Amino acid sequence: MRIDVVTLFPDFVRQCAAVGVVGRAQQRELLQVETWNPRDYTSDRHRTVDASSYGGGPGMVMLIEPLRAALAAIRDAAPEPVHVMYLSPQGARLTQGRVAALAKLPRIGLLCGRYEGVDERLLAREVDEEVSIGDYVLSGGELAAAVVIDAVGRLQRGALNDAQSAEQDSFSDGLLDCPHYAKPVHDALGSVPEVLLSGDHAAIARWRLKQSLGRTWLRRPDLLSKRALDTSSRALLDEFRREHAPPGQARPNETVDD
Ligand code: 6GU
Repeated sequence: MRIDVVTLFPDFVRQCAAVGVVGRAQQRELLQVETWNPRDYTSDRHRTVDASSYGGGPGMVMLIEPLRAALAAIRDAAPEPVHVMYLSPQGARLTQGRVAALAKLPRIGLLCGRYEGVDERLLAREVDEEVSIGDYVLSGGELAAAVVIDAVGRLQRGALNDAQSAEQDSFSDGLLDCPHYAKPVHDALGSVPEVLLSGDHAAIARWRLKQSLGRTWLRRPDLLSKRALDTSSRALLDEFRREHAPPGQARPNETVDD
């Protein structure tokens, strides 16, 4: 797939996209990342990209014209339609489900704002979707664009090797990941759980799912309430809860709905 980024900091975005799994995906031509600087689409001597906000107040607003011209150049650069996203704290929160859908598109465009934001008329006419990466404020959309590029880029077929396969990811099934261990088996910090050394693959899979369910219940109960648990998962979570209940509080027929 191809990702085109409109940004006043093209070097930063390119460097972010050049490392690790995503950098390798670009080398393998599974992913193409291009940057477009709105300053290159200005016509005045000062290459102006922003102006003060009508109505007053502090902060500058990014002008329509350089952004409109940069987006037009992006649309002209290849024949496939471009799904244009504006990265801002006002957007809908990005989720792994949304990332998986975006990863299937042939092209996305990422518009990075700086200053107080972008003229609303440009957003209304040229942007398909406004996305936030979390409830905090960044000083510009570039870090969020790097997040989108990484999350979407690593899902391109062939970007991950088997050991990294996306099916193993935390969130790919709506649960947090289980704990992981490597050598040594015994360490001053503790020992590796016995079951992981047993060679019993069914027992290991069961333990891992139980840990995933338990961690999600402990750390992100909001994720569990969105997800209907089947009977065996519910039994595993009950088992985890009994094992983690304070002594004397465990009850034999406890379930998630109690
Ligand atoms: Cl996408 N942009 C900015 N500037 N701040 C953010 C964000 C995006 N998501 C969370 N905070």
